[in-house]
Amino acid sequence: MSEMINQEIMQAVSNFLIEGELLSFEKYGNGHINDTYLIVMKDQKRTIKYILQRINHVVFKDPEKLMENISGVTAFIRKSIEKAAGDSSREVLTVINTKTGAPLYKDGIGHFWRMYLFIVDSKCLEKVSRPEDFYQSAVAFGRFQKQLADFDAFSLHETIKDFHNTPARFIKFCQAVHSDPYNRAAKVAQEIAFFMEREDDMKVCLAAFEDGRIPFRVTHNDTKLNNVMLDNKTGVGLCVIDLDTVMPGLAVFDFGDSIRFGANTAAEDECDLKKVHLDMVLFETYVDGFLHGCDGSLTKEETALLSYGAKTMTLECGIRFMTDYLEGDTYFKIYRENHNLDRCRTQIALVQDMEAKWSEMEKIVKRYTK
Ligand code: ADP
Ligand code: GN1
Ligand code: MG
Repeated sequence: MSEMINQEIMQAVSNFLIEGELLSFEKYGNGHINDTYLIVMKDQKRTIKYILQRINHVVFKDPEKLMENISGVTAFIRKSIEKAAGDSSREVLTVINTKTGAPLYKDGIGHFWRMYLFIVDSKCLEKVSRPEDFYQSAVAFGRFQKQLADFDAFSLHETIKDFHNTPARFIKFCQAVHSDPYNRAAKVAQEIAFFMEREDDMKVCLAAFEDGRIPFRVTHNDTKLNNVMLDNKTGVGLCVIDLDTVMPGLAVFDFGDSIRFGANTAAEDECDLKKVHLDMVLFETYVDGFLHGCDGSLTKEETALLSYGAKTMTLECGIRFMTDYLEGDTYFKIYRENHNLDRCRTQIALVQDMEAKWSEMEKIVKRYTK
């Protein structure tokens, strides 16, 4: 890390209401959006860990409103955990305030920082190695849904406009294809055609909402496997993190984004597309765990759209990666040339495999529908 960033981090840390002296800090995690650091503080008796994040304010245009959402949602969840005599330092994110009592510190150069208590004795996974871990993540995301069932979804700010409005994403994708500022479109004509042929699929879930068949709820909207912490010893799903995109949305999209990422047999940026498949054991495991965690809070109409939720989120992520590739890679962090294109291609391969396994997916969902 550069000396300038080090200075920025130290200054940010000194503005939060925490005890002890700064012992160490390091870059942490694998997120595509924010900059995350592990902070270790030390006093005479012990060391305490925190997570410090510089919020990406190009993506999240109003960090103050975003932190209002997170403070509200975490306080609401905390109450139910305390009522159930749970461990509120590990089962929900704890926002650390600044010395002036704010949930956010804005530094002199316009960067926004926030701090959370580090969730100790826990891990998050980049890839599923045991179905049981995926089951636990599903229960945790389902439970998140249930915990917020009585939270007024429309009191939340929309932190990214039209975040999972897939048809709106499709329009932006078409605009990027049309303007093609880096002359990349010709090279990826096949991939572009793949998405163009599936425009109607991208409308199915939102149309169900517009017809009044399924509701908007408080949803997480970024239900990647690495956004849930599992207990190190027991493996139990402890806590859902990365709450920046908690907004009113569709529960089937929370389900779908988890499948897109976690039930893929390969990494999101795998270059060997032969390795990309939908793992049906993991698909079934997630259906089971998510519905168990939701504990009856989903309607029959929502359950019937779970497979479509998975396909829509995969198509949507595919067009988002492609749009970013065409626009010169400004949104998602990239670590190599064509990184967004590689990511886009895995999403296409995954959709193709879902199409091949569609009736099997639907059968599984039916089996778990009560
Ligand atoms: P991004 O939006 O960039 O994905 P996240 O909020 O998901 O950022 O954080 C990135 C990573 O940091 C997570 O995947 C997780 O490994 C770790 N992390 C975040 N918050 C905590 C926390 N409170 N305790 C422990 N680890 C955390
Ligand atoms: C981003 O921040 P992270 O890595 O959890 C993105 C998600 C995408 C995901 C693809 C705010 O999630 O929407 O699905 O990358 N988050 C935002 O890996 O755009
Ligand atoms: Mg994350």
